[in-house]
Amino acid sequence: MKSKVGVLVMSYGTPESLEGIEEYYTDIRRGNPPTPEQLQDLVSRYEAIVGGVFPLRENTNQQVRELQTMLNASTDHSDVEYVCYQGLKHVAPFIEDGVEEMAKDGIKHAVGIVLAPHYSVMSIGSYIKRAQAKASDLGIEMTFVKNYHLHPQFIEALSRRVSAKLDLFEQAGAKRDEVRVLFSAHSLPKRIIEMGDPYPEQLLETSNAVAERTGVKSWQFSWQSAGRTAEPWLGPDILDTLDELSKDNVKYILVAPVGFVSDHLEVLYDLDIEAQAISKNLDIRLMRIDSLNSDPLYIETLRDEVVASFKQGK
Ligand code: FEC
Repeated sequence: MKSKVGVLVMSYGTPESLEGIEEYYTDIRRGNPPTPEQLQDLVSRYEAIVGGVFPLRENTNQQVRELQTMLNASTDHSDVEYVCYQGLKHVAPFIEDGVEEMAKDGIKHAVGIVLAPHYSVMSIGSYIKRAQAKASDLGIEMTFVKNYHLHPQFIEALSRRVSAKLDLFEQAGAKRDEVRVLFSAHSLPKRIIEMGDPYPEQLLETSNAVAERTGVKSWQFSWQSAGRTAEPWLGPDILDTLDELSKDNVKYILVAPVGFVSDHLEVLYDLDIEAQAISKNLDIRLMRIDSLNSDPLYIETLRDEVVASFKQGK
């Protein structure tokens, strides 16, 4: 009989409906409810992207379904059946709910992985801490994937997307080397630097690897979607970078948000609506690479990392 191994697939989470935004935002703000103005601002951003539908939820569901299928399709570990559980950071099913489900199903060994490729103590680190605490309470032995920002299939999937959009620029009359590629990721408070956090370096490593693989020479890195708090966040912000580049007479920009793996608010609003509008004003032609979503190369990346983590922990 096959032994069951749990896979806790963790992700940021999104509300299920417009009515759920307040509770979600309160959770992101560590229990502090937003002011009516802050809430309205966020509601308007969700309304602007999809008219009340939350794409991250279905994207995550599909990534998890496909990961489970791919994990069990492989023949080299046929004594094991992998069972995936979701654990979300800011909405149900919360990370702790996912671990509890595993315990109810009698799971004794599990692997945790986050649908975000780069390690920061404030992102992946906090997912792992919560999962580990609950797993210890419930007697489940867990190992964790901490990052996978240089996995060859991950780099390949991103590189194909960069090349595809550079082709489109060429078809639209631009020369390939006239296009500035702008790699981006979610900003974090600047204090992570003093903490020796590997997040900025891992993001540059991914950007470098994709630039090398695609032969892109003209590229730089910018941060996006910084929180609206008083403390300083990592910069430069992508919106300021657009301004700077327009002063340098750059006319074509391809944004590659390598820190994200799905279509969601930070991509569909912050880049496709906000950055796009600013670019138009600056007379810049801006395109964005497609999100990975359920690209089999991305799912293979997750599969390889889960299997390796399980084997290491055995
Ligand atoms: O589509 C959706 O519904 C969810 C989109 C979404 C993703 C996402 C990913 C990350 N975040 C990270 C860090 C922070 C920090 C704060 C923060 C705030 C927000 C707010 C919204 C939001 N985030 Fe997010 N994030 C997404 C959505 N995030 C909405 C609140 C309003 C706003 O500021 O826009 C600041 C918290 C605070 O106030 O102290 C910090 C990081 C990631 C990427 C890694 C991951 O996915 O976990 C890091 C997707």
